[in-house]
Amino acid sequence: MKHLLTASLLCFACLQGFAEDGSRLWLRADATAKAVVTANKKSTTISIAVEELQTQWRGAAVSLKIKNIKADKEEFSITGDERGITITSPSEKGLLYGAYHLLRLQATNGLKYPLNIQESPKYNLRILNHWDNLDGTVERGYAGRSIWRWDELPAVVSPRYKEYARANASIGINATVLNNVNASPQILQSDMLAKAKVVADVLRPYGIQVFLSVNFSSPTVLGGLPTSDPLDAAVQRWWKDKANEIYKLIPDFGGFLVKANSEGQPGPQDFGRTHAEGANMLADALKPHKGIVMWRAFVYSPSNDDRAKQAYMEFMPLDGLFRDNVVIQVKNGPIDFQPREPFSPLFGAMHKTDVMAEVQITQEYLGHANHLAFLAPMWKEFLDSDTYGNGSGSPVANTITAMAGVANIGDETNWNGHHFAQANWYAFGRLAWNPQLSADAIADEWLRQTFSQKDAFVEPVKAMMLQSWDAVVNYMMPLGLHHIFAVGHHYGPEPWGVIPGGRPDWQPWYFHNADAAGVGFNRTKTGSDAINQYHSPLKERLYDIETCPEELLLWFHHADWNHKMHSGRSLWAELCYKYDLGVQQAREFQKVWDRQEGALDTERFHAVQSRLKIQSRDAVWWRDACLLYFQEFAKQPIPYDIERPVHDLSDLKQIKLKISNHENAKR
Ligand code: BDP
Repeated sequence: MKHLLTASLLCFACLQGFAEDGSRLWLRADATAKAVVTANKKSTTISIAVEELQTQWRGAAVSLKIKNIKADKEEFSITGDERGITITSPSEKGLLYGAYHLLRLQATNGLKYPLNIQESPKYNLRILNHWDNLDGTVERGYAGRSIWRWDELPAVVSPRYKEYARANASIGINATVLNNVNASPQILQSDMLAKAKVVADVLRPYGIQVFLSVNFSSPTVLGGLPTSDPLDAAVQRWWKDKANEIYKLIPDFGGFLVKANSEGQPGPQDFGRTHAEGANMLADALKPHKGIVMWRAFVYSPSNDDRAKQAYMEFMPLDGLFRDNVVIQVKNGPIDFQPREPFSPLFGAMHKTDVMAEVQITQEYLGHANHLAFLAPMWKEFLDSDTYGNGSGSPVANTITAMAGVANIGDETNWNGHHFAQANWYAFGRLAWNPQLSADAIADEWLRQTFSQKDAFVEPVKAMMLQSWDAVVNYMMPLGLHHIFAVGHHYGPEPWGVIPGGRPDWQPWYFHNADAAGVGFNRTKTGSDAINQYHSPLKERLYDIETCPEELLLWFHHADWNHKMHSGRSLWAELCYKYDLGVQQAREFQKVWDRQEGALDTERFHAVQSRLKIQSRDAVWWRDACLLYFQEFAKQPIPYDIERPVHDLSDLKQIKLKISNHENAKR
């Protein structure tokens, strides 16, 4: 029976002419409709909206109306019923978003007549950051090589650029940074700009603006100037000329993303200048063209102070000194995209400067493309966290002006490596449009479009997705542990790791501080006092070990192995239970998935099944490694009702994975 069913599904795919390889992402509606669609204006963007509806919409006639025209207003409304539907917007982009919204409702069984929908994005800038290098490699990319084929451009235009644009537009992403924040100065060479122009031309009709990451030393490296000092007149001229050159090619160019004085990148401090002086110089060059500078706050100087404090210490004194076309791009947490972090204290703190959030869609610290980890719950926890920046009721989502996501896209057929990693690209776009959407609603939409409308499939698989981030946190770094990853590639566990000659804050011990007394980073007054960077009453809650949320306990406290947890267990026992729970959750995911055999195509079923096996094996590896290692300090038995380790610590310490990650010997 199962075989018959599988065969007929396969046949269906054949008839459709598609391989079930994930290449169509969530955009799988069959395009044989013949809808009647009219528009009150003609343009390339509107033609895209018309064509999408004509070929996929199976309802009444749709009329697209531009009203009170304003090109940068992206809101839209959808009204009407079975007799006719109208999508109205002040902009072409808004009509396109409206078309995709209507199609999404159709694809998710969400149409309820009469329609009376008003949508408008929470943030004007919803941007992907590609960490793609010009040689085609992708830093922290796990889905093959870069989709940008710089060697073929500008002559050859890959069809993937358009598919990429369409996918992004369908979820409201409206901008992209094409190259890595560890930026090669070469991106600003004239021949590279000619290539970027061709990409920008393909993306533009889909409402996507192109940005570039720039290297602060470009005036010296490319321009041959003796300095790149931002206060030097020749340097300022160089950037102005460069901006003019870019805007001649790409009139709607978005601006620059800059990683400066961070992890060895050049920056204004090399010349005794501040981040504000550096950012403002670039902002002045872009200002006449309406471009912006996204200046990253991911900095940590070689000081002895707690790394978690450094971005705040560096940027807070500069609040109010930035030009109005500078936005500070802050990672969600104060360290570095760890499996779970508290929000960075910079959110809700800078009142005179625009701040945007940067989240990592690519799973550098979450099992790469091997582990299923649906990240909407993590991003929701972050966006919903109350900063108390303007009294109570100031969630992160209300303190930021834009959202950036580090892309997980590569040239693999299914774009993201793991089929379920597509859900994270999708979720980023949806949350950047509307941070109030629930993780549940996003997972539901994505599953119905990507796999199946059947509740018998959607419900259990959705439950698995919604638990998956928690599971990964449990088997990697529960209770606020952080950065105990294997050195360099950040895939497996290495709480014992040592980087010879490396900075103290690249060593795992720096972060977990395990000793005979306990474990965790003391960020209270008797430690680094990083907690003091948060607003009251949150900081008082964090200072007190009894009120500090347990999921972040070891982030903020060095707690006694026998510290009594809310469950009544000791910290040591709780740690053991959490690690083991993570393993049990991963195994449960395998069961949930295996039960779905026959409910979807065999290709994607097997692809996901084999990665879930890896995930379960890795979960055991993580649990054994961390518990056996920490046990050397805790000197207590692993509770007897928990599965026994199946590895020896000495063997686990020998594991040295060879993962190519284009790593520059950083933690
Ligand atoms: C770290 C990554 C590194 C990036 C850096 C950044 O390991 O590859 O260059 O973040 O965001 O997490 O600049």
